Amino acid sequence: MIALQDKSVLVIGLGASGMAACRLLLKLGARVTAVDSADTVATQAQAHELRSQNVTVRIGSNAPIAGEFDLAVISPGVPLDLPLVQDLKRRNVPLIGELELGYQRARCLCVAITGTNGKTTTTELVERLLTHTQRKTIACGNIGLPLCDVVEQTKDLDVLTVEVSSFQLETTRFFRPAVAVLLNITPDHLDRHPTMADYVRAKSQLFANQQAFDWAIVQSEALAQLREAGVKIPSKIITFSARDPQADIYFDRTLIVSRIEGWAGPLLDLAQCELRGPHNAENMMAALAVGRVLRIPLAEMTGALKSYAPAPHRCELVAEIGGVKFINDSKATNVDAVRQALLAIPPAELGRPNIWLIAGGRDKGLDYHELGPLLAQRVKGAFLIGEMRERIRAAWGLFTACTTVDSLLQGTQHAARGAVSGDVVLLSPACSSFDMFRNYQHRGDVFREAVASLSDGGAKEETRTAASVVC
Ligand code: UMA
Repeated sequence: MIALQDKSVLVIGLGASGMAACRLLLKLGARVTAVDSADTVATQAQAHELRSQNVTVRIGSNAPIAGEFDLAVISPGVPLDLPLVQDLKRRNVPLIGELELGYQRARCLCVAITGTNGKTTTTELVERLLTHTQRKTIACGNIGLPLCDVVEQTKDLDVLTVEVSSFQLETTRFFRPAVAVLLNITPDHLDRHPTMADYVRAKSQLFANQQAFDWAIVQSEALAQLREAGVKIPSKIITFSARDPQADIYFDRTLIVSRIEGWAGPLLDLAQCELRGPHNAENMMAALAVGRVLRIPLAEMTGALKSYAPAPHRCELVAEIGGVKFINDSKATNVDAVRQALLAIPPAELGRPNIWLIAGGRDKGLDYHELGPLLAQRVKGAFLIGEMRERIRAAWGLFTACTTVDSLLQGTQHAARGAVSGDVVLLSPACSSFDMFRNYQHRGDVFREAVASLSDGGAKEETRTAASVVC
């Protein structure tokens, strides 16, 4: 860990992470320079705020920057192959991510949670079971609150609960969670990681600095992927899986069951929880295992987990109109997340398809074909939006009726027109939102407004429900 008093530090990217890194660096007495490729109202405001604190700021360029730097701190969304970053590497300027900077200054144990899908839900479950059992924690990281922003509070915490992305793991150095959770690895972010092997390698960084007395809580299937990639986990391993009956924690009908010595038997009945579906069973399993290694009694944990209802945009029932359920799953930004949603929605009688799927957006280098057989079983028709609509139509057209539309509102209207009582209209895009929306939350909000406008038009009798979770 470098002492940063009077050191010259470059911060790359002025979003949430970059701003948090600047704030921490200034408190540590560093001389800060900050750069951002965008020249927008938002970055101009950030630049103004930082300049008032003697930070040198350059916005509107990704070009290499002159000057002597003792350290560079990069934001997770900034690609590492930028000429600016490559130039720093050539000049041997040490480069770390914002997560690593915050971690090095944190003063408590760390539980870190990664995986392609389920990170945020599991982070919230772990935060909940800790706070409900009188342990002090803060949920931070990829969940939205940068780790650098909570460093000062860590001396008063029992444990930090950190959601970690593959982008953040690419730029760690000493990051060593005492408890590391890997939920699953399925294709995602292949626009940033050149191959699936690179993505798996980035995820495996979570365990790189662990010691023999730390814990790795890993989905069985993800563990097999790590082993195939030659990754060795140095810590104690607990496996879990909704599909592998050999896992230490496994799924038997609706029951989550443990075969761990001294903790064997049923742990939790998913039928008594707000969460649904095998993917959520795995999120629960991971949270229970974290509680176990932190020595929280099972009875205390289950109460907290049963009443957990997830944040919006994750299989969220926004309305039921004339017997048709409208579900906002805007957080599903990859193909596997859509698969999980389709599997978790109960089928119609005799297993007939009953889902109208709204999908599309910006590409992340994913293979959409693989969803085909499931679409044929479950989806009555797909309405496709955004930059990827034609490519997804080419991939899905053989399996379900596909229609391209110009907007999410139009897709929602078309789907509602086709739907009959017992059907589900599901927004589950399999893509990122940045071609048409500010982020996935904005996309989900627009869907919610589109659904509200259906009932305002009085097309069908509405039974509006409070936002709740159906899958
Ligand atoms: N920028 C550059 N040069 C570039 C690219 C971007 O200067 O080549 C600038 C942009 O103009 C912008 C800034 O970098 O001003 C944005 O930085 P960022 O993309 O790292 O975003 P932050 O606002 O710092 O948010 C990041 C995470 N974003 C990403 O990883 C893309 C947030 O995760 C996280 O919540 C936040 O830090 C706090 O830790 C979001 C996310 O989408 C939710 N994560 C991905 C995911 O979950 O799939 C990984």
